[in-house]
Amino acid sequence: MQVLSNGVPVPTDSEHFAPMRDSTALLDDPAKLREQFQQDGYVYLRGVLDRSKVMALRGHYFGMFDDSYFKPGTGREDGVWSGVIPEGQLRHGVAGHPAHTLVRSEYFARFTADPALEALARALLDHDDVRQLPRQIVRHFNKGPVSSRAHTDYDYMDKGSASIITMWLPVGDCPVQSGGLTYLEGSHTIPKSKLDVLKAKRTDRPDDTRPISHDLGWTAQQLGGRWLYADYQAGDVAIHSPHLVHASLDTQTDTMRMSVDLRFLPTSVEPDPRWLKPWAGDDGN
Ligand SMILES: O=C(O)CCC(=O)C(=O)O
Repeated sequence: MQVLSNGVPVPTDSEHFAPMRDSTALLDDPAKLREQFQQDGYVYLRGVLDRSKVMALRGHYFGMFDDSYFKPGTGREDGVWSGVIPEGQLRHGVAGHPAHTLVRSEYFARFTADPALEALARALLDHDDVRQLPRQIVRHFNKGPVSSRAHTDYDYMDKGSASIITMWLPVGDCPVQSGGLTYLEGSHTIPKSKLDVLKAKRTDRPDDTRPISHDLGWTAQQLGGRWLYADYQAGDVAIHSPHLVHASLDTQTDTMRMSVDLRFLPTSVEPDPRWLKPWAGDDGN
């Protein structure tokens, strides 16, 4: 099966596509973990969260949808699409949609307050006092040519401090074909001016100045580096710098991709005010 992003094939030979470095062995060594993060612009950590809690979140979320959305005979934790979008299902994340409800729930607040995440944020930011931004995003994709375009997070939060990290959590197992996050190797050191000149050249969103491109092969050709992937399992966490170019891959399996992205920063720095309100799919940010 081809790897796609927004319907465009991503080159997968070893010169263009490679596994992320697995830094799980550094979990007990905050200084080394931070060093790895600074060197690569990301760390990928396996089994940080309790798998059963992550799967329970998946079941809880998919439990809020109509039965007809799921393949008959499968469980809600499986999140297997029937191929049907139920009549009246709202656009992802708008008021009344399950993702909008979930991010405002006590259940989700307990999940995102997992001490293991905060401990990682303290280690990577090298600060004792850290906070999580209230704009916590729940993403979910059924099969189709739709993914997040190549971008850096700082282009979406540039009214606040760049001392910020993003944690990406697959909510369920997420092999490459189910459409996880992919990082452009070494791209956290590329000057912003070099990214900005690419923006209007090859984009399916000409009116949006934030994404670099929907074409990951072209993006890597312009910037260098391989797209890095992982065979994510529930409980894993990928953490990246706000300057690392990243994107996601199309979901090509019946099993739907669900993920959460969270941001942490030291309490002493100024956050972007747009990230101080709960996320909504139509909040424009
Ligand atoms: O999950 C995605 O499709 C994109 C997530 C993302 O860009 C992020 O976590 O920074």
